[in-house]
Amino acid sequence: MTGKIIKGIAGFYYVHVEGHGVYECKAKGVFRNKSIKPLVGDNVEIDIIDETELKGNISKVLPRINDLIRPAVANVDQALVVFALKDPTPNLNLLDRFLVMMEFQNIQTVVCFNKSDISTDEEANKLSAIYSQAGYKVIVASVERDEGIEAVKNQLQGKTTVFAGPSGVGKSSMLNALALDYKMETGEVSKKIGRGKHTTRHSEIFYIDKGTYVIDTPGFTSLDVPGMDERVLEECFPEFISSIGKCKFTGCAHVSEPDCEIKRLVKEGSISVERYDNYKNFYEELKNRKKY
Ligand SMILES: Nc1nc2c(ncn2[C@@H]2O[C@H](COP(=O)(O)OP(=O)(O)O)[C@@H](O)[C@H]2O)c(=O)[nH]1
Ligand SMILES: [Mg+2]
Ligand SMILES: [Zn+2]
Repeated sequence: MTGKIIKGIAGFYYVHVEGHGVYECKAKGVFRNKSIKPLVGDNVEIDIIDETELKGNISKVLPRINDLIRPAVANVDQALVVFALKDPTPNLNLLDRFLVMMEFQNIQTVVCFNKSDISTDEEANKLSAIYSQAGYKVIVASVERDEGIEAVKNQLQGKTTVFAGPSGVGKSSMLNALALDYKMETGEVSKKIGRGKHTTRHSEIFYIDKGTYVIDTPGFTSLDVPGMDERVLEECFPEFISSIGKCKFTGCAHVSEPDCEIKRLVKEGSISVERYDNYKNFYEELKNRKKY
């Protein structure tokens, strides 16, 4: 049988098999020797040991479409990052950090701003404009008023999505609202989605609907991943990409150099000042990071 690893705890892997349930599995010694460490998100073949107790053995890890370092999960189709328009006040530096990390790992991200019921249209429009202009799909939502939830649901359908965002923005509320619309396959998984107060320390995947999984991930704000340095940062801002190479100086960092095309676009208003300021902030951070 084929399933997906939804969780790993203390040497056990929990494998969800559509139409059957979640099997508690061990990975046979074979894997340890071959240095293939099964990851959450891996599609695997399992041998059933006990059908009533739902126990099995992982016999094979199927080829991955990708594997992320942060979060450490495999086979991710996209990310959806949730921030609140208000309460808590959106920290765009944190949002841009997340987007940079996802760009660096080649994961498309959709930005969702929740709690539109308690913000003004002006605030919602301003934030949406910054991220649409940068090339991101933006969904403005309110779990409270059931706005944008259908759009989020459509976005998730049939995909494996990293669901991220700071605490208090309404992620659990949103997952619960989505879950109401789905016929959950197993009570266990369904109950887990409802577990609002649990703080996730390890990545865990929730089965939502046929072929639809959501990865609840602990917060990550560090740009410290292997291979990430200040020179690749420009490529992690999608709105910079078409201008790379158009600056006066080759290797322009777009920070203090004259005749910089990126700075010209910021002045002109086609690149947002907020995004550009975060670019400079990350650039300095990466440059000053200790390198060994
Ligand atoms: N006004 C308003 N409050 C919301 C909305 N969505 C969630 N909340 C509230 O925000 C708080 C945090 O929600 P929660 O789902 O636990 O956020 P999480 O930490 O991101 O999982 C709770 O008190 C929710 O009731 C919304 O759309 N509008
Ligand atoms: Mg939560
Ligand atoms: Zn430049």
